[in-house]
Amino acid sequence: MDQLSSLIKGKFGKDLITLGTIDSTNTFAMELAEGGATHGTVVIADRQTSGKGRLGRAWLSPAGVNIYMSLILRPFVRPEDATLLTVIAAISCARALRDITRLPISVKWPNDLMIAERKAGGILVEIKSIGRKIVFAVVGIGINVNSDRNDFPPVLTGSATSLKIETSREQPRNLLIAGILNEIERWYDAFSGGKKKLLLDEWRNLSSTIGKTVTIKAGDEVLIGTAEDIDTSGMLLLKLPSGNIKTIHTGDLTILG
Ligand code: BT5
Repeated sequence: MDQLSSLIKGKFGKDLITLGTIDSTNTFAMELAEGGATHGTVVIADRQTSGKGRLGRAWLSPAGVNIYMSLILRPFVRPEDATLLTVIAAISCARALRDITRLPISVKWPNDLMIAERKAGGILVEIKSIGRKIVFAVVGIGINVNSDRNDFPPVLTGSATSLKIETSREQPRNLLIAGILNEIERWYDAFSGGKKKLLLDEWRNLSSTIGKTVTIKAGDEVLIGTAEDIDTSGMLLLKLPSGNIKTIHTGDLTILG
């Protein structure tokens, strides 16, 4: 990973831990952070045996071809703004992936990186807070870089894709990792410097969600409506058929049209 270190411009990823096989880079990074690892520390693995999605779901993490990465942040973020860390990660990944692959990557609320209707990556932010203070956050990023179509199990073939599948050529994993880290640092600094509006506008530019008719599944509740916007905390504003606006904190979103 020497080459990777030389591609990283800023502080994020200067402390870089690269692993072969691990259960989950997020779990590992949470433990490292508990032990005092510094802001900007990055953990990267070649393969995960228990890669995590949200709500206890699994993230398919075959060896050698993709990105499984977790970034430790010691953010000055109010708990109610924690969702903005997902927004920061999503726009940073989309920008870096667009720059390097030229693919039309979009972000689907709340945490998906999409190429048209298929998922090429996902983000899982985990937080340790004490009272009203976030002590640290771990931003987990999984991206299907060089997976082939037959690497996906049948249950994912209709919904998942990779950068290689979409461009018909191998994509440079280290360049992508460095590009993502450099972008996250840029956007995190903008956010810390009070430029929240810039962040939200960038999300709107990259979003495949805004203006669409969507369903949202959150627990047992299924809502249908129009995705109007995100608010200043990164929550989705859903316009219900009644005309009322409902603020959605989390859920699984499907775009109907
Ligand atoms: C996510 O969850 O999309 C968050 C994924 C975060 C993974 C990274 S890898 C590095 C770090 N360490 C971890 O342990 N996790 C993070 P969610 O929105 O809940 O989506 C999960 C769903 O996506 C699954 O239930 C599957 O349907 C689908 N899925 C699983 N693996 C996939 C893959 N490789 N590509 C596309 N879709 C996948």
